[in-house]
Amino acid sequence: MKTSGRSNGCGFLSCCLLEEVSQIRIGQLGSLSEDCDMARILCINPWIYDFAAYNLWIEPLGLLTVAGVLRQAGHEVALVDCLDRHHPAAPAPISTRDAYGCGHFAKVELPKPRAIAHVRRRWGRYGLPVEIFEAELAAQPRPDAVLVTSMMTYWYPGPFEVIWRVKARWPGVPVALGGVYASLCTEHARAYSGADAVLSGPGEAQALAWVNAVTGESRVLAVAPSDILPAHDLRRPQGYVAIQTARGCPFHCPYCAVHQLAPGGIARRSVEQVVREIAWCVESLGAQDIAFYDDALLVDAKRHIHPILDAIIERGLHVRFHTPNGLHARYIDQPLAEKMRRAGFVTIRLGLETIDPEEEKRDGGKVDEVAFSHAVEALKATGFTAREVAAYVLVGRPGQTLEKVRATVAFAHSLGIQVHAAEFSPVPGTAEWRNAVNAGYIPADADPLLHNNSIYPCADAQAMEELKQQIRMGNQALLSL
Ligand code: B12
Ligand code: SF4
Repeated sequence: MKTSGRSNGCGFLSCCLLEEVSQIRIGQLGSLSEDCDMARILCINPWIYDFAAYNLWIEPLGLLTVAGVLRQAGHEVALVDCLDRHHPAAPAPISTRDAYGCGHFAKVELPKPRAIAHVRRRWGRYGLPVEIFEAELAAQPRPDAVLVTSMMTYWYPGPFEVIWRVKARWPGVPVALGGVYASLCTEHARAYSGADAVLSGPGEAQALAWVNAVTGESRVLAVAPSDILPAHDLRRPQGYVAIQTARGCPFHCPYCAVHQLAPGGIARRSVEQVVREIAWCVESLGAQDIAFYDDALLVDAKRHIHPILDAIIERGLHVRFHTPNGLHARYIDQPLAEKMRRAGFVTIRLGLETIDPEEEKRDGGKVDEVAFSHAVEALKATGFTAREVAAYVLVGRPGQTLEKVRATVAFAHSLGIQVHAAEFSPVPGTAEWRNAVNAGYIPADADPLLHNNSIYPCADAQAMEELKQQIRMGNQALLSL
């Protein structure tokens, strides 16, 4: 499906009226204080606007990282989390199939913005009801500054709605927007978000400088930002947390934005600090599940993941680990697989993407069939089964043929592991984005709503749905063995 010529700019038009909200009183978690000589900084994790959204260990880790830094510098911080599934006044729907802290969000269906009006799916807002969000704001004293985060580029209506609601409630309070969308679509965010500042890239130093500037304070850090833990405690316990042991990735896949988001290669945290964070989350915050948000968790395994897992095992931490972001299979051998099992890994996703030699080469040769098979053998020999292990296969990228995808899917299934389709999302600034634009799949100035992976911007949606159905059937067959 070609989408050239579709609308550009901001397609989100419903942010014009502040709805009347009921005066609900709610028990605040970490509210800002009325009397305080520190600057009061309110951090907000926005709603998701999408066709579908499932909480796969979602945590606003970037915002909590920035909040940790501001707190360390002496500012007072609080969090309002639109994706709080355990809010006492609005608990999220529960299903018997939920596991490991994951689950659905409440959804309110909304009219689709013009840019995605052609998509035959229901779109809407996921997360807390707006009246609960407004009550959360009402329970806070007027902050001195507000920080809003953003994640997927096509989720920008969430941050936008937060910003206009904050502006309507507290005119004159400065608002900064950061995060993935703000970094990858900075000009779009500057033009349409309504934020006073759009800060692109890593936020630790920038957020502190901006807060100091708008509050007239001159707080400095007594320790290096890398020694400060993300403020996981600001979030109501969700049963899980997300941890990042390193930032960046040594590979250069043409569809990935990691080098725009984490420039300068891979930056690892110390083993001691990672283990300290995990122990704090498990022993003090009650987390039972931990999702790794790393781009390259297993790279340089001997110096990094091995000692981390050794320390976790030695400390006797009872926790389950999940890798929703794909692991590099080439680094998994028998000793590592055994250690992963002993440490408590239960969800293992391996990046396979393709077995087509040409595509593999173009993608930088992350893994090939032989290395992938060895990794799966090592995991299976250690006791992992198809229930725990799945391969990510990239579907819907520009110019990709269905035959190639089917061959990759068949290969993964033949190894006895599940397949999860990773639907392509064109990300501005990447080589594959330029391919998608040049091939006419997406306009160069496309509304970011059109980056949404679930609308298959560079493929035939019906063919993709059929393919996913075949993948599901293959997975079912494996799981019923
Ligand atoms: C973890 C992760 C996920 C998690 C969920 C994360 C979440 N909270 O929602 C999971 C595994 C579920 C996921 C899924 C997907 N993801 Co993903 N994911 C990531 C990943 C690896 C890390 C994000 C992260 O939390 N980093 C850690 C924190 C510390 O960094 P940060 O958020 O950037 O925060 C820093 C700054 O941005 C800034 N900051 C953050 N907030 C604020 C606020 C203020 C005020 C300021 C000043 C600064 C600031 O400071 C922070 C510290 O320096 C990124 C890649 C990356 N390296 O960023 C991809 C990425 C975001 N994902 C991407 C993609 C493509 C996907 C999928 C489409 C993959 C697929 N086909 O299935 C799906 C989509 C899911 C959906 N429902 O739509 C793309 C983005 C696509 C897009 N168009 O936006 C990325 C960039 C990877 C890529 N390929 O380039 N993902
Ligand atoms: S290996 Fe993963 S994180 Fe690294 S560049 Fe490729 S897609 Fe991005």
